[in-house]
This record gives sequence, C-alpha cells and structure tokens, in this order.
Amino acid sequence: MLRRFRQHDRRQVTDLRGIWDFAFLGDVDPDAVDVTAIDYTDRMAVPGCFDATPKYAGRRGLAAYRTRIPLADDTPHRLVLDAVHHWCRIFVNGKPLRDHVGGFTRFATDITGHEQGEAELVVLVDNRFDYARCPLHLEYFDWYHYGGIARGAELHRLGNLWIDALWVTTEDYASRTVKVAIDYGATAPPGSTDLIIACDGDVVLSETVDLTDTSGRIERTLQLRGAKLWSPEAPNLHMLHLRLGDDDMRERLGIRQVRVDGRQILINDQPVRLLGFNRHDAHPQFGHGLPDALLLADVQLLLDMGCNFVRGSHYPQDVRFLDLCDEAGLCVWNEALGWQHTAEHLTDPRFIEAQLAMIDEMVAMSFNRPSVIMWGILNESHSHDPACRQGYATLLGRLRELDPTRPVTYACNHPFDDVCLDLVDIVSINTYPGWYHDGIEDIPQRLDEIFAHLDAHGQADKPIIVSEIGAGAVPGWRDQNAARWTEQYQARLLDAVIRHLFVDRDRVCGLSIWQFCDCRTSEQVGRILRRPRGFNNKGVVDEYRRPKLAYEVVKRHFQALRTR
Ligand code: ADA
Repeated sequence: MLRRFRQHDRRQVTDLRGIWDFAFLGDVDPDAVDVTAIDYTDRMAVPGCFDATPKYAGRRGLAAYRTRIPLADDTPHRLVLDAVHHWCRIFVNGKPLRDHVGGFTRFATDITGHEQGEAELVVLVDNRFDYARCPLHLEYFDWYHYGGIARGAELHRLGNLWIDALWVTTEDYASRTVKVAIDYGATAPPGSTDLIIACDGDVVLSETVDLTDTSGRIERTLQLRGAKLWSPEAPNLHMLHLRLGDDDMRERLGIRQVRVDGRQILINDQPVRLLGFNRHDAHPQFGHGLPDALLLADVQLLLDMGCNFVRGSHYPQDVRFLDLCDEAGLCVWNEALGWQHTAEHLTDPRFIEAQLAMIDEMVAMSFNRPSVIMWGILNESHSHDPACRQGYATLLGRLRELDPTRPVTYACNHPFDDVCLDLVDIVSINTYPGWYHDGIEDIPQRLDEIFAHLDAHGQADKPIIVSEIGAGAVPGWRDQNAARWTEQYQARLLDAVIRHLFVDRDRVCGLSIWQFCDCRTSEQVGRILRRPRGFNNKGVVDEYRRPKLAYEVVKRHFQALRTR
C-alpha cells in the first residue's frame, strides 16, 4: 500500500491505484452476474467511493470495477486491497477467487495456478445493507456508509518464497530490545535460506536458516543499541529492512511500550494525558476514500489544536492515516466496526464470526504502528445486558490473544449499569450532558456522578477516558439566543467540559471530543430527521474542514494542557 517509504526493493509490486473501468449493475444478485458480459460504461477512481460521485450519489446496489494486472510468471501472486465497502467478490480472468465481508480492513487474495501474462481483474462491490451477507454495515448507524474500493490496491509477485507477515514488538524499551516475528510462505520447503535484518541501513542480523516447511514463523530478538524511543512528544521512528531468500520487506519501527498502571496510561513508563477527538474517515466528495493530501490535512488540523490523540470512530483506520500518526506522535484508539449492537447481534454466531475476522485483519494491518496504543470494539453496544457479556468477552479475548502488548477498551454509554467493564483495561465513557439532556451548567455534576459510580463499582483503579462528549453546531449558525445547534453553544459546552475534566478535576486520563469533523449520516428516516442537513454536526470543523467557533476554544485549552 502507499507507505511513507518503499516497502520492497526485490519483490515486484504493482500499484493498482488509478482509474478503473466501472459499471453500476444496480439491485442484482451477485450470484446472477456473468462477469464476462459486463458493459463497462463508466470509470471510477481507486481509491474512491462510487456513491460519493454525482452520478451515483445516494444509490445502493452492486457495482463492477475492472482493471488489468500483470502476472509476471506462474508463481503465486497476491492481490492486496486495503478496504472494499461493504462486500465484494474478486474475479481473475472470470474465475471467482474469494468474497470479503466488511469494509475498512486490508485483505489478500492469492492468485495461483494461472498462466503468465496480463489478466483481467474484476471486483464486484456491493454497498447495499444485507445483514445475512454482511452483518457489519447496518443502516441505522449514525454515519453514511459509502461503497467502493476505498483505499489502496496492489499486486504482489510472491515468487516461490515470500515474507507473509511481519510482527515487530518492543520487548523492553529501556534496552531497545525488540522481537521480530517473520511468517513466511513457500511453494516448496526452501531449505537453507539467507536471513538478513538491517536497522537504518546497518546489518543487525545475518544468518542462514533452515526452512523445512512451506510455511512457518521465524522469531528473533534484536537489541537496537542507540535507537531512539517513540512517544507523542518525540515520535522517533526507525526502519527495519528484512531479506529472506529472494524476498524483502521494510517496516518502520517505533520503540515504545504502552501499559496501564492504576488510573494512568503509560508510554515508556511516562503517564500520558490523551487529548483529542473522534474522527470519521469521511468526506462528502470522497466518501471513505480520502486522498493522501486530505489525510495529512486532518492530521495537521489535529496537531494545530494541540491534540496527541485520535479515536478512529468507529472502524479500523487507514494504514496511510496511521503512518502519518506514527510520524506526528498522534496516539490512536483503533476499533473494530460496530455501533449500538444489541443481544440480537451479540448472540448471533454469524455476527461474531464477522467481527472476529475483522479483528484479525485490523490487528494484522496495524500491529506494527507505534501510534496505535489501544484496541476497541462494539461502540455503545449493550454492555449493560448480561446476554451480551459473552460476545464482549469473545471479541476482547481475541484482541488480547492477537496482541497482549496493547490495552483494550470499548466505549460504554451505560455507565450506571454496565456488566462488562471488568473485561477491559481502560474504562471509556460516552456521555452528552448539556446536549441530549440537562444544561451546560449541569455538566460538572453529571460527569462527577459517573466517575463516583465507576469508582464505587470496581473501576477505581483503572484509567477513565471520556471517549465521547460534545454538541451539535450547524456550520455558520450563530444566533442571539446562542441555543443548541449554534456554534456559540458548542463552543461554550466544550469549554465547560475541558475545564471540568482537566482544570477542576484529574480523574480522567483522556478525552476524545465528539467529533473532529461533521460527517454525512444515514438517510434512514429515524436518523436523518434528527440530523440537520443530513449530517452529524458535532464536528469542530465542518465536513469540508472549515473551523467553527469551538475550534479556537479547544485549541486554546489543549495547547495549554500540553505544556502543563
Ligand atoms: C454516539 C455515537 C456516535 C454519534 C454520537 C452522536 O455517542 O457513538 O457515533 O452517533 O452518539 O452524535 O449522538
């Protein structure tokens, strides 16, 4: 994928981003489509979302994307797509290779048994809501679900021996000790193979390994003396370059350890106060397929406001955005896709299976990013319903199994009767005093009531993050009454929130304001009637990133707090 560095020297990688052939097929069954008989009457950008373009705005159905791919020889090749929303089926030369459920995560399609030469790649993409086929994207969620090949696209020639995945873990930041786990694949047992690892150009390991199987894992521990540490204040990065036989891979490394200690979150044993926003990865003109420049512009705005934290609400983050957060020192809460799920979903094996698959992909695509400091799931789902507890335990358990190095959490909006908080390392609360209930003057009392209850019910020795709080402001709306929906009201509310959390009190170790930018919401009538313009207007910038009055209020507070 587009990385801020060249990831392979020896491996042949073809960047498939660009303009593909496109056809909107409409309300048809994917099983009824003859992909060899599609009339491609249009074209579409990849990355991009077809329903963010004028011709297909607001439309839902099956679409076909087509391009040509160079199969260099008959050795295994791998198509890597970073996100296809919400469901897709992959064809090479008319042959279906796989389906994929859910957007926002990177997935691979292996191409084998083919002939050398240029091949036709077709991706059928479906942005309809169909719980049976794709239980992850549901229409009632409070954001617009765009459809398309929304992020990167690459074709990798794997050859006969390849690095399948690379996992880099800081074992001990003080001694700069890191563990490197290399998963490899091969068409036949490779036998004696060179393994060379360099860090910032200096060889730190060179040996011959005996690979006796067609797949396996090689683990090595490296002590990178003199390496600099990664932290929000000093986001130092180093570059590992591996060679295994004829394959190679670069991966950036941020040496840091995250842990929870009592009410604090520590990075390299230093307490960190997380100040930031929830951010939807969306834009009216690009859907979820943001161009690189916009991703950087968002990071620059977050830094301008003095942020060191961003919650990727409510789905796995784009690896390009994470690369920028790695460099900027923005800590990221990365979460699996989910929104106000009930026991109906959490006791449905198909829903749990789809969630587990997405968690596996989210961890694999973002494991090596130092900016990702915590994992989340199931935003505001029914963690107060005992029938949901097993679902929470299963998903949080998977995260801990895949990655014991990062704390886990979920955003809870039932703080007074939650029954799953013992399962998390960090207690995260979504609450909207002064917006959905009460007035701005009630905010301190309402927040303190929540903290008191949590501390009295088993959470006294855990960090608390206020993971959502805020107010709506229609962009440009200012009024003498300064009531709800005005920019004045939003600014006054956020001023009161930040003062109480970090000036008057110190119980919480983090805040992610809801939200960074306005975003289009669902067109379901029950949702849109409560969202002026059909947008969630709680951003401190609008959907085109134009600042509201609250922007300067947050900037003044966060910048002052960062120096304290
Ligand atoms: C919830 C939800 C957000 C958004 C917010 C709001 O907290 O997690 O996605 O819908 O409410 O704007 O009301």
